Amino acid sequence: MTDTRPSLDIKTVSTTPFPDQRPGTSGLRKKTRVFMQPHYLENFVQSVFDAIREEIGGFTHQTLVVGGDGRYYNRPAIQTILRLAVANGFGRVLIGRGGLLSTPAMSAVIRRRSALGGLVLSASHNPGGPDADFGIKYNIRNGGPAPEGVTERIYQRTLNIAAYRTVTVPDIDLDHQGETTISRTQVIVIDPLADYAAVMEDLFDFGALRKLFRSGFRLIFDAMHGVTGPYAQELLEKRLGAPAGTVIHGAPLEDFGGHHPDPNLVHAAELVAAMAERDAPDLGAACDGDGDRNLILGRTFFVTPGDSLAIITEHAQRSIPGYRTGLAGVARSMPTSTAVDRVATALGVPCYETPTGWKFFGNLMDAGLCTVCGEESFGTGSSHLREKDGVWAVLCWLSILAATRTSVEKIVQAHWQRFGRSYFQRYDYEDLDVKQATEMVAVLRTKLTTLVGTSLSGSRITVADDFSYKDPVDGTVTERQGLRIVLADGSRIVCRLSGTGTEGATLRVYLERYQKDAVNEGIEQVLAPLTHVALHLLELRERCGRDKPTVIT
Ligand code: VG1
Ligand code: CO
Repeated sequence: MTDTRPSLDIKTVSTTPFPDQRPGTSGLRKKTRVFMQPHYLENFVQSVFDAIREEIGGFTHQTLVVGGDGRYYNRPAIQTILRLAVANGFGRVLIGRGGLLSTPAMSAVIRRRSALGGLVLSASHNPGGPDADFGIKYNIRNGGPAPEGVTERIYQRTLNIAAYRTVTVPDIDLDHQGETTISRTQVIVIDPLADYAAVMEDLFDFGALRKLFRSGFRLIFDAMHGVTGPYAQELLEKRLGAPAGTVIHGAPLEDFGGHHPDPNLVHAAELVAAMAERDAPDLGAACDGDGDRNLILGRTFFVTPGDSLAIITEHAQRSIPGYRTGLAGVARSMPTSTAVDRVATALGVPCYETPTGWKFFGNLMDAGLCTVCGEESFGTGSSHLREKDGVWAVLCWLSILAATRTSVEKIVQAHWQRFGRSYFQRYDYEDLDVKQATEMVAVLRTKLTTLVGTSLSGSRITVADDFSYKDPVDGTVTERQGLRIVLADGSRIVCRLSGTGTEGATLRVYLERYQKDAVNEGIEQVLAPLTHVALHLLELRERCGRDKPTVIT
């Protein structure tokens, strides 16, 4: 690709606002057909540009990165965004080859190439296709998701937009690396793997991991037909010498093979079955559609995300060169289990508790206050980037296994022996009536104040509130981030409505009970009293007509 196209006519297209473009927990997510309506994507992208232009003036010397998880509508959306970026005068646009960039790779590219920001096209772990889901998220200069102040400004713009700017130009070739100039914009199709792989080589001891695989260690990595297939093949099979076939479902597909690319015990059923065999591999792992979530399995053994976060924190300094000098601190979202808190105390570092969503970790990491962070929703990451990072988590576990030469289960058991165990589960009730669900949460909110001091399943309630967070770096206050009931024995019930759904409302109920010594009991049994109380307090059946959760994770 060497052609230099002449300067083009930029046109201004009149449009009217869509009232529903407020970004949620992680960008704007809608049904694909909503995004395919005329002007819908254009309005949102122009609003992003207008909102950030306010801050920096023009885009002439700025770089924008664009890429997605390969789902249906990824490619046409990239062509549309490119036209808008050209018309809005960006100096440079970087696009992942094939239109692909995992969410963590987007973060790596923005940071390493000093870009102004990036647009990630993904609805993460939600299914893809014309009748499924699509999404778009703006990441800022630090490589992380735009904070609430920025997304709110974007939303305000979407409510007032009257026109967007675009150019008429044929589609560019996304499948070959190379460079072209459109009008005054340099457009470069980049290798989507290079920056990310370089970050991983910096952090991990690839020699030690190669040795692990040479010793006969077996891994099965399920890319779930999402974006991580090519990343895992490059890193695990090519650079680390894992046998061919280690990566399964490695080809990114527009419909993820008809499945939910959601790495949990329900949707990664094939991997779970493989890990239950008598001669199962040593480690099983899976990532979601856009590569920021991870599932970790030992032989017939599931590592909860909260335990995984705590164990990575516990072993990082000893097992991973990138953390040799120790951790500055750790952070977890409020509903995430408190397992990591106990490790932080043992390490003598602070532990921050944030609202749900990766955007809240950005300031902490930029200020050097925390190194490792995570969420109960299968997300773990560190300050190497500003996104949660699925393949990184797998490399962390490989490093811990290489250093300890023991099994996944023994590592978790040793952790429980030392720190005790946080029994943790999340119940999701999907597709509830929005009005009923909102009212149900509102009613529980009003009951909270009367609960403090009363007793519940054998313990006393010490805190009952709607979580509110004051960012320790910039002082921003974020309210109404989830109802929580905390008991004197450390147990917790947390309820909140999802901010990523595309249909109806989803209620999430998070249950946690800590036991110092009894660490090998049945989880359902340990949590049953809390589950019972949670559903009773919510009046779930009475208000929403629901008894059974859609998924338990
Ligand atoms: C969910 C998870 C949250 C995660 C978010 C984005 O949000 O609970 O922890 O950060 O998804 O993850 P919500 O509002 O639906 O509970 V991803 O992998 O979808 O970018
Ligand atoms: Co994701």
